[in-house]
Amino acid sequence: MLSYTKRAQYTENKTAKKLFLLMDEKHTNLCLSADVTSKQSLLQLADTIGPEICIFKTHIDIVEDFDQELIVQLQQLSEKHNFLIFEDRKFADIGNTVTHQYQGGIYHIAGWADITNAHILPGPGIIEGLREVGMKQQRGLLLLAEMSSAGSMATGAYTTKAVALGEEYNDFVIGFISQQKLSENPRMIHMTPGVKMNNTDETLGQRYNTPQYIIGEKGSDVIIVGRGIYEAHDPLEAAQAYKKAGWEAYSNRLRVIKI
Ligand code: 5BU
Repeated sequence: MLSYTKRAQYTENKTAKKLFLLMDEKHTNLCLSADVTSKQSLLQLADTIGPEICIFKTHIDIVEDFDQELIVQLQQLSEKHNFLIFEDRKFADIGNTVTHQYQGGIYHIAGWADITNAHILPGPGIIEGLREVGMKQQRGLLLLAEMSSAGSMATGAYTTKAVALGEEYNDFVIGFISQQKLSENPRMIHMTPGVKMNNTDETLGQRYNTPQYIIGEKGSDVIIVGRGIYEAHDPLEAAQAYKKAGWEAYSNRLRVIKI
């Protein structure tokens, strides 16, 4: 198995390269899913948890007092703490529409989000539309190959197709949202939501697994954790525990597979 740093050599995409390198540098494969609804709480999370994470994931359209100042400050924090920003937009429309949704509107996502993601339901045109906008700024796209929720229809042939499309557009597609490693290509990064340590209860269809299972057994690269951290009594302490668990699982896998 290759380290994140070695895998950086397999991609020309600047965002993917940066991510691989910063993960090894910061010893973290933790992505915080900051699903909070005010500017202040979003920025506070970015500043407090920033040192522990490789990626800060947003749902920018749930922030009730959104303004451009939020973006400026978020970008400053991403530089201060060295993390990437991932807007979990889950684009799902035809190519022409997604170009507008990605670069325009109120949010101008392409202007600040290093990474975003898309469903493959509409076919390759969605990737081509996003790519037209994103490649100019060296952004990266993740394809939704699988979902964590109960009854998800992204399975079987759909998942296989997502992986094939990822390969076809691998200058812009940097990996997948999935529940496991799906591609043997070292340039492809797998990120997995539905991660929680002490609680596997299902809420509104969400299904949880542990960092050890996702990284250690399923071969994913990045754990995405939301409520397990920001709803914890002490979010920083929780983030440190997730960071440690994710990193240990990765280090063990590296060691075992090298022998
Ligand atoms: P949680 O609080 O750790 O359950 O949050 C999970 C986050 O990941 C949340 O922002 C979801 O929108 C996101 N998510 C997910 O839970 N499952 C999926 O399959 C995908 C995204 Br894709």
